[in-house]
Amino acid sequence: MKIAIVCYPTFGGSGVVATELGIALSKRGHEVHFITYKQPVRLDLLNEKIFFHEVNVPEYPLFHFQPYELALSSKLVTIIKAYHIDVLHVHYAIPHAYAGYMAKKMLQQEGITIPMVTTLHGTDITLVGNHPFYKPAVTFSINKSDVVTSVSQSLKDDTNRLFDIKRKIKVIPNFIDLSTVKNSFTDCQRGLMASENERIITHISNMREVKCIPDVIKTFYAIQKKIPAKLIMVGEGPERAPAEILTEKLGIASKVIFLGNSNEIDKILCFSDLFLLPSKAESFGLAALEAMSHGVPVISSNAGGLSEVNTEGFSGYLSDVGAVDNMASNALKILKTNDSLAQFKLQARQQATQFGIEKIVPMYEEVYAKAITKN
Ligand code: GMT
Repeated sequence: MKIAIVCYPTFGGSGVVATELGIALSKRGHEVHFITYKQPVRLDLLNEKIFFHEVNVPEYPLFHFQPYELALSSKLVTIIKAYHIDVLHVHYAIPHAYAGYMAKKMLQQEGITIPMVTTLHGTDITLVGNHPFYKPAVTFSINKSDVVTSVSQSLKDDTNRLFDIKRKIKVIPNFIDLSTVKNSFTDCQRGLMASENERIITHISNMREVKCIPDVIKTFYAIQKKIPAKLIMVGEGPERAPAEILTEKLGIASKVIFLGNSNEIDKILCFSDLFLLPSKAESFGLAALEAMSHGVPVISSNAGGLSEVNTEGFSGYLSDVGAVDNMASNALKILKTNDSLAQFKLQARQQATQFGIEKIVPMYEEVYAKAITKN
C-alpha cells in the first residue's frame, strides 16, 4: 500500500506513535509518505520506502495567524496525486483531520477518492478539542473520517461522551518494538547518575500542567526520606522552572537532575529503577509503556487509559490523581529490596509484551485494507 501519514513531528506521544508506525509499515513493504512541517524527531531512517514532504507556510505580515491548515491540505492534494497514495492516515484530530477532509474534497473535484483514517491520541479530545471554540470543527472532521481509531478504550469512551460522534471508533492501542530494547541491564552506566546504593527514579514528559510535575517532585521527596535515591527529570515545558524551584524549597535540589529534551531515552531508561507518571489525564501513557519495555516498573495515577497499560501490583501501582503519599508508599514497596525490585522489573517487561509492535501494526494494515476496498 502507499500510505500518507500526517502528524506532529516534535517531541510528544502522538508524533512518536505515528513515526514508529510509519517506519514499521515501511519495513513490511509499504511505501510511507510523512507530510508535516518538520522531519519527525524519531525519523532518522530515510530509505527508498520512506518519504518526507515538508509543509511550508509562507510568512505574510498581514496575517496575525499563518494558515497552516491551508498549506497542509494543499500539500496533501499535491502529494496524494503525485505518488498515487492509497490511504491517508492523520494522527491527532486538530487540525489534521480537518485539513485531510478539505484535501479529500478538493481531490473529489478531480475524480480522485481516497479514504482517511483518523487516530485520536488524547489531548485532541480531552483538553484541546473539547474547547467550545474548536468543538464543532473537531466533531465534524471526526464524523467525516472514513475510519476513526483511538489509542485506548478510555479515550473512545471520552470521545463518545464529549462529542456527538456518528462513527464507530475502533480501539488500536499504542505499541512498542521490543526487539530494539536491550534486554541485559549490565552495561547501563548507572554510575553517571547515582552512586551504587542509590535507586534511580525517572520522569519523562513535556512538562505541561496535565503531567502534575509538582506531584513527581513531592512523591520523590517522600521516597528519598526513606531510601537513598536520585530523580532524573527528562523533557522541557512550562512546569520545569517551577519544579526546579520546588526542589530547592524542599532542600532536594542536589538529588534531582533535570536533563531537558533528550534523544537518549533508551540509555536513561536502561539505568532507571522506577518511572513516575502521576498525570491528571493520560489517554494511554506511551512513556509508561516505553519504561516497562526497558523493565522499569511504573508508579502512575489511574487517570484515563493508564489502567489499560499499567497493572496494579504487577507492572507497578496506580493511585488516585494527587495521592502523592500513596504513590510514595507504593514506590517503596517496589524499591525496598533488591528482590522485590528485580521481580517488578521482570513483570514490567512482561507487561510490555502485550503491546508488541508485531501484534498492533497488522491491526492498522487491516483498517487500511478495508478502507481502501470500501472506497
Ligand atoms: O501528553 C503528551 O505527552 C503528548 C500527547 C500527544 O498528543 O502527543 O500524548 C497523547 O498521545 C499519546 C500517544 O497516543 C498518549 O500516550 C498520551 O497519553 C496522550 N496524552 C494525554 O492524553 C495527556
